[in-house]
Amino acid sequence: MVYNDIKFILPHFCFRGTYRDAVELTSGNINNTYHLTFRNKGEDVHYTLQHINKYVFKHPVEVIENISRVTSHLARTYESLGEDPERHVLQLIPTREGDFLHQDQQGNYWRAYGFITGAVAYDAPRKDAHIFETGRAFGQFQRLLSDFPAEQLHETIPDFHNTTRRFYNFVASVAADRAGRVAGVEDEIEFFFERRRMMGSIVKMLEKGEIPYRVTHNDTKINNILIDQDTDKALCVIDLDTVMPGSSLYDFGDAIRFCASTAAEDEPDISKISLDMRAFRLFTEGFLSETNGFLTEEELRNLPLGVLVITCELAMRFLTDYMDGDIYFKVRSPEHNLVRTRAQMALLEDMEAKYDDMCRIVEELIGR
Ligand code: GN1
Ligand code: MG
Repeated sequence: MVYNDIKFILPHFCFRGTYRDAVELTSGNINNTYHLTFRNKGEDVHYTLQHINKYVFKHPVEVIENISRVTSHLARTYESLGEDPERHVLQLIPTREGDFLHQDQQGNYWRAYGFITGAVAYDAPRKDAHIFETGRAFGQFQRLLSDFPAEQLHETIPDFHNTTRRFYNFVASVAADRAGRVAGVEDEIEFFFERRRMMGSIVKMLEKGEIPYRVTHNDTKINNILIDQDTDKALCVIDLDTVMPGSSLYDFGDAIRFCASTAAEDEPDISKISLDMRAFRLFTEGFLSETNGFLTEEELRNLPLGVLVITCELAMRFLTDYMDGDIYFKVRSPEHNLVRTRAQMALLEDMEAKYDDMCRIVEELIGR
């Protein structure tokens, strides 16, 4: 029963009205998320409550500090643009103790957000507008944070998109073989060794200073954008747990990986998985409508490389977790991480075949 998971938590937050109902949302792979309904003065008021995964986020206080700084900055910016921050920026709900985090008796951390009415997080695009708007929203997010002092941000997960380091961790997991699964995935392991250089290419460019570090989102799935259900316009970027200094290439690439694929991230039938070039173009148009002229030439030209690197990185992370015995991502079956790995490998192979086409589309669109 969902209520039993959260009943001791609810009184600690400044929710308005009386509790009505809670539904667990299952699309996230890390935190536990609940949609809450309260009744206040004859009206329903909605909130999101989250239990932060301590294994993944070792320092929840730092996560909340980042979110509170970034959302304050964004709220000020939207206000100065004459837009309503309450529709465009996540709003943390304070606890009765005046904090934004509640620690329960088991030592778990909880936080809550206000819910933007009429806004929907789609797990997959339903209309062309959703794809364009997702691109526009993630592009705008980067642009609006371009004057945010990056040194004020904690690195909530160190080396999160350091793909080179991720490869070393993967090699260590192969060697450790903690779950006794390595012998069954030799072909998959080989796949990542073959792509080792490609995976390290963005980290190299950052280290050499060829492209800049920026304040980036780092988890740009389409369901991290709230879309207005009446107008189909993007309203608000959510899931700010991994906002950290990073590369715009990863943000672009991860969004394409997720919203321009013809199938879900964990589709078991790999014959259904490919990169939809129409969706690629639509997303890129949206993204560039905010970032063309702001990102450097080198970044713009390398956006398609971001698509390859992040897809490979995620496939390798899923395989690493499979070999480690499913300790990081939530799984719904013992093979779930392997299914995810194979789906992302199939997607990557199709992206590699379409790499030149992606480059041509980007060149065409930035030249406009
Ligand atoms: C995790 O839980 P969710 O959906 O926000 C993961 C991302 C992955 C994603 C894959 C902190 O995000 O990096 O891309 O799963 N988040 C973390 O679906 O590791
Ligand atoms: Mg996330």
